[in-house]
Amino acid sequence: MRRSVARALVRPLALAAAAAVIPLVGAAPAAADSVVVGGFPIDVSQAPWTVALSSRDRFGGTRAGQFCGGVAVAPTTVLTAAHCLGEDVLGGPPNAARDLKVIAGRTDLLSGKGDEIAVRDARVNPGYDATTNAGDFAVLTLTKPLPRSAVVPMAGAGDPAYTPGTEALVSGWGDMSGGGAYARRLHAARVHVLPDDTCARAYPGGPEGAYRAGSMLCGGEAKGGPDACQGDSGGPLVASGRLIGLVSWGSGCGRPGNPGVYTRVSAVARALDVFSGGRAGSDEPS
Ligand code: 4AZ
Repeated sequence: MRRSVARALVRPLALAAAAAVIPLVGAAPAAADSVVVGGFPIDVSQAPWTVALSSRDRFGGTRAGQFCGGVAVAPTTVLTAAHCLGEDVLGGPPNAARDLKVIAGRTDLLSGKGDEIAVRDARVNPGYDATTNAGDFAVLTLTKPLPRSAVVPMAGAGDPAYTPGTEALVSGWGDMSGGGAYARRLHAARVHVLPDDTCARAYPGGPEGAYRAGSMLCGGEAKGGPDACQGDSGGPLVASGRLIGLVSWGSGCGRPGNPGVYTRVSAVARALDVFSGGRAGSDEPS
């Protein structure tokens, strides 16, 4: 079952959105983990860079169209996961999704607060590997800037925030139970950066992916518990005030021995140069 991660993220969410118009042929129900993903509600002002990706056309209005997370790294630049923008998710190339929006400054998805900003351009990392999940990031350009105060700096390679043991906060509107209880209000969970070999052992290569220390980051708690889950994908993992990870994948949510895997932001920063330099103006689907 290749690509189970992208499926795991969006299909259950689409199922949860009763108004979803897509026929979910072959959709599997969310993994029924018994573990509660130990987060807590926060106000978006506590992590103002956290945005929701929304398409009401695709996911219906019951959760304002939310289907993934994202993070503002510049006033008009939002990072998210590549697997959030797959054809299986959006039904076509990302730039063809007419109502793809970023919702910023909103804690309660249904409150109407904050801003809904249309996406001008969506670029999926051309190096994304859906088998291992390596390079799971995409770059969205917004039609209107977010306030500077809503932007989080990216941690570069060698930043001490990547050191195992560092406490980090992951935020999103994803599943709170591992069983399909998607949050209406923004939640966060406190996790620790874990040593690469913890994830290398947990994920040597299997149906869900393979841990690649150069482009991924391991986070969670050895005992299980607090973790990101379906619907949080693309959202931020922040430590010491800097962005270190994007929610990417894992086996279930909050399970002991199965930490969360994040896209390593230092690898994104590195790729971004090549990306905008090499691909700017290209209309090729990636
Ligand atoms: C997902 O399917 C997903 N527990 C995201 C994060 C994690 C697992 C799955 C980490 O999008």
